[in-house]
Amino acid sequence: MLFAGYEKTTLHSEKKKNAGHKILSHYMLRSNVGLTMLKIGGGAVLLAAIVAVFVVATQGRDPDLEALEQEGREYIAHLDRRAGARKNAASLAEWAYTSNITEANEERRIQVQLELSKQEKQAWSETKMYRWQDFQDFSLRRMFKKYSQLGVAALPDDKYKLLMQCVSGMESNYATSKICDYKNTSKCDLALEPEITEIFAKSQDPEELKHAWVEWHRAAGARARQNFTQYVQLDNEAAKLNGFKDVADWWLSEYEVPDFEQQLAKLWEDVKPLYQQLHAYVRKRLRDKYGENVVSAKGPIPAHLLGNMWAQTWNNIESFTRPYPDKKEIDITKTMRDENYTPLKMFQMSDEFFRSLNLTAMPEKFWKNSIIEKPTDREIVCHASAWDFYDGEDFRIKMCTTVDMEHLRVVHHEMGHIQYYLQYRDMPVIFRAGANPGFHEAVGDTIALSVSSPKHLRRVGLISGDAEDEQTEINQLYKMGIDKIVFLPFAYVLDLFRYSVFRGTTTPDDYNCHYWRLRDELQGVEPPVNRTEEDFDAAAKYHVSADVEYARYYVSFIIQFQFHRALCQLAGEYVPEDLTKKLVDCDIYQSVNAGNALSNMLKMGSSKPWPDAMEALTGQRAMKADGLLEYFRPLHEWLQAENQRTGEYIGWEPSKMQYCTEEQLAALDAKAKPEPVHES
Ligand SMILES: *[C@@H]1O[C@H](CO)[C@@H](O)[C@H](O)[C@H]1NC(C)=O
Ligand SMILES: *[C@@H]1O[C@H](CO)[C@@H](O)[C@H](O)[C@H]1NC(C)=O
Ligand SMILES: *[C@@H]1O[C@H](CO)[C@@H](O)[C@H](O)[C@H]1NC(C)=O
Ligand SMILES: *[C@@H]1O[C@H](CO)[C@@H](O)[C@H](O)[C@H]1NC(C)=O
Ligand SMILES: CC(=O)N[C@H]1CO[C@H](CO)[C@@H](O)[C@@H]1O
Ligand SMILES: [Zn+2]
Repeated sequence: MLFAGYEKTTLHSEKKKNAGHKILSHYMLRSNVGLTMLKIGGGAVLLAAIVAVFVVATQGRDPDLEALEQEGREYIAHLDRRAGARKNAASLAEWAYTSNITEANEERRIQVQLELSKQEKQAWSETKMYRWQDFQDFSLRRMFKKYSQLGVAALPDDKYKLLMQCVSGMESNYATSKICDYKNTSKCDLALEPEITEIFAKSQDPEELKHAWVEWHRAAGARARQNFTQYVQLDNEAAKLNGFKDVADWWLSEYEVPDFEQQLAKLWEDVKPLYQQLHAYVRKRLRDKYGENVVSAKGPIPAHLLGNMWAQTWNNIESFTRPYPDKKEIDITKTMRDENYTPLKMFQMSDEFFRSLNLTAMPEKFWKNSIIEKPTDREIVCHASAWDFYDGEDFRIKMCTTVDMEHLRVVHHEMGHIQYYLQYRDMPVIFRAGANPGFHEAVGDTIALSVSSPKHLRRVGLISGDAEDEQTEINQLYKMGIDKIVFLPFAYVLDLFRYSVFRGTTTPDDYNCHYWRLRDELQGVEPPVNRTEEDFDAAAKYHVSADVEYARYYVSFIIQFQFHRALCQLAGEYVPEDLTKKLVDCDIYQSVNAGNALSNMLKMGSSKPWPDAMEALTGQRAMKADGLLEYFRPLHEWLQAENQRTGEYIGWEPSKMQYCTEEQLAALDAKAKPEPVHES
């Protein structure tokens, strides 16, 4: 598998810095401030004479306002440089810890964060003195707006520290959890990467899979419950201090459109019919393999049988579920191993692809500082990640790479983050971010759509033999579908769950019950054994333990098809209605045209709201599932015919596994019903 890395975030210590934009009104400059002294940096003192009467009487192009704006511009340029230095220091400390998990390094990271948060608070109290809302310059206003968000540093020091400790505790628990072997119970050093992941990729013994599933959820899930409960409380406090109702409100604000949640729901409605067909088909194949006692005809699919710990992508069961089993299996992993691929070679291939598009080559420091193989002399967070150190030259990837097709895609995913960093490195620090978090995740995946096309794999010698026919094309689309389509309900559920937790709609006594209700209802999967509130299964997923928002991946899996379609048109590789130029076999390799268009979008960073960035590349201003649906249309039609042929039930009945008690269900029903009306 190793899909874990496939969705990995940008460095998460920066993820909240530019969140939201509501806080300002309480902190507007009071117009009776006569003379303000602003301390800047290491001692430079700027005197700002702000005369109340002018500010109040401002209309049109007031020369004093222009002077104030100029002063604001100088102030923010200085602040931005200091912020860059702070982010650099924070990233270095975080890297030192996650690439070498020791108590000393954890303590040091927390100390550094604490110190930096004090400086941020100081800077923020200066920033809020400016009456930037009146400035004419859009970019300048946007910078001020972003800098008026203090983020988690708004918490008092003791609480800030506690919050960091909760997250660190969960993250190191996740990174260091080990389980025992199913057959050899005295062998208890199996780590998620690579051993447990390998079991999910290879084992077809339902009992062994169940064992690994249960033990991992016990180690990485249940043990994080206390930390998580406290983290929710503290993070919500931080959200309120930033002017948000709660963390859900905060996370959603990063997307800058008021109806974002409704948009997510609408996208799911659009994709659901396709997912249901795929789900029904896979359930049938699993039932054929494991028998009706293990996989029911009409229920959800047991989560341990899909080749992945979280059932988020199902590529590993492709070999025995693919539509045309007699068609020669294209085992790219085998070819890679036969040809002595190494992690380094995989990264070099990716770099070469980006360069072929006239995008930027990886700088020397990248090759020097990155960790691309799992070290054997220490514990590290193996979950793949891409890092910006905000000095314009230090960019790194940390990844425990294994040589297989899955990881070749992960490599492109992470390299996409680095390419984004490189493209916007000349922007002010505060704009060095994705147009929204989903954009950042989508770049590398978009490239990987070309890389994993049969046309490209043939080009680089990873496929040989006969050219594709209709049946191999369905097999190929199926392979993509059990990666891209099935991921959507998983990603959607993970943050629906957390929104409800942060809003207090779901309380700690209902965490697991609610989590599984959502997975049952939307994803159509069920736990392999009964669950209780002793368990906390959501935290067995990295992003829950590491406090990383997840809707970004959902967004990414939708918009990458919009990006792909636009780039393919620019490359002349896709022409609507032309059957010789289909989207599924587009490879944008060596298209400078496509690369320049992508670059134009990436260069913008977060300097404009994301619909502007999306329009720059695709001409569309909204997220739409149409690119994805078009890509998969032949598969959708095939699945419909096949499920009809076998008479498969489409959809699923509620699971018979128990994950909520009778009391929980009764309480939830009572909550859902209107208050009883008393007769007078
Ligand atoms: C890991 O961190 C410790 C300090 O806690 C340090 O002594 C050690 O040299 C580090 N190891 C590596 C490989 O950097
Ligand atoms: C079981 O694991 C232990 C510890 O790794 C090892 O020493 C032992 O040889 C293993 N037994 C078998 C039968 O493989
Ligand atoms: C390649 O990219 C550079 C930098 O973005 C640009 O100046 C140049 O015009 C591009 N080359 C071509 C052939 O488009
Ligand atoms: C799981 O829960 C179901 C439904 O409540 C119950 O019938 C079954 O006996 C339970 N299974 C186990 C192994 O406890
Ligand atoms: C605040 C809190 O609950 N911290 C706990 C996090 O988890 C570690 C390890 O389980 C505990 O030692 C902490 O007390
Ligand atoms: Zn990522």
